[in-house]
Amino acid sequence: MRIDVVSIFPEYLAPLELSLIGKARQDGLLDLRVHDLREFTTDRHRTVDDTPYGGGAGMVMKPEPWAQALTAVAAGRSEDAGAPGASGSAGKPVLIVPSPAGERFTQATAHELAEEDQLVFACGRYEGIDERVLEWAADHFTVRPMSLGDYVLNGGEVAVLAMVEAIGRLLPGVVGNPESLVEESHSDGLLEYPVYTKPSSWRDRDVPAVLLSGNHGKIAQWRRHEQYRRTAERRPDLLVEFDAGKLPRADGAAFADLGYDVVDGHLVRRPDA
Ligand code: J9T
Repeated sequence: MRIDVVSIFPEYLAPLELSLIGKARQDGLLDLRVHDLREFTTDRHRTVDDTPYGGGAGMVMKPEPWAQALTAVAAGRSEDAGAPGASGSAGKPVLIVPSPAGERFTQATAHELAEEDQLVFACGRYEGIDERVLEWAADHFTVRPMSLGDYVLNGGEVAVLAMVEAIGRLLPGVVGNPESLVEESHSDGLLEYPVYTKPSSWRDRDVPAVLLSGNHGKIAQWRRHEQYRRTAERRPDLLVEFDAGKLPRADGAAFADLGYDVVDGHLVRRPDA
């Protein structure tokens, strides 16, 4: 996969040289290039922003440097890109614009984007990028404004670090043991169960006995129930979407204890619970 990141703070992306993603780049599994937006300006002051039409606080990123930068990175597609149409976006690179006003980036989005040949991340700063850049870019890219969640950052760079890590670790060969990708939080719509390691007793706290029992059926059941309990407590919003139709029959009782009934394959919170 080829990833291009355009930013006025290329140094912000330095952590992508470390750990699993850094190794994937060294191993040639990921061709990731960071570009300085100011390299695509033509004036003496390397200006990237200006005041907003219509007034208001802050500055808006000017369209010209963005068009130059995006044209350059779109033209520099990796030679080994798949045949046009092989990727999910019919051969066009995907332009991801981190923004609190974007669609929500989820594990499902990460899986979808991991199938693409080329991703381009456009890091906005200030009040954002002139909207016409996104309209123009739609001729050359599949444009996807993306939000990590309902909060505001100072710029797109930190969001790009998160998205590149979430996507990069799904690429073939990046995570040494692909088994570890299977049983993760969110992959089945539930939060992950709690984990423990040695010592079995620490500061008067014991590891749950079932985990030392060697009874793999019981352990699997305990872990599922912990996932239900945790999700109900911390992220009840996920249970609305959860496909209860595929629950082991006996697990309906675990949800009943948590205050949920299974109705037509969906979990419904009991009004009295
Ligand atoms: C400037 O970008 C942001 O503030 C941002 C990007 C992605 N997700 C967010 N929640 C915020």
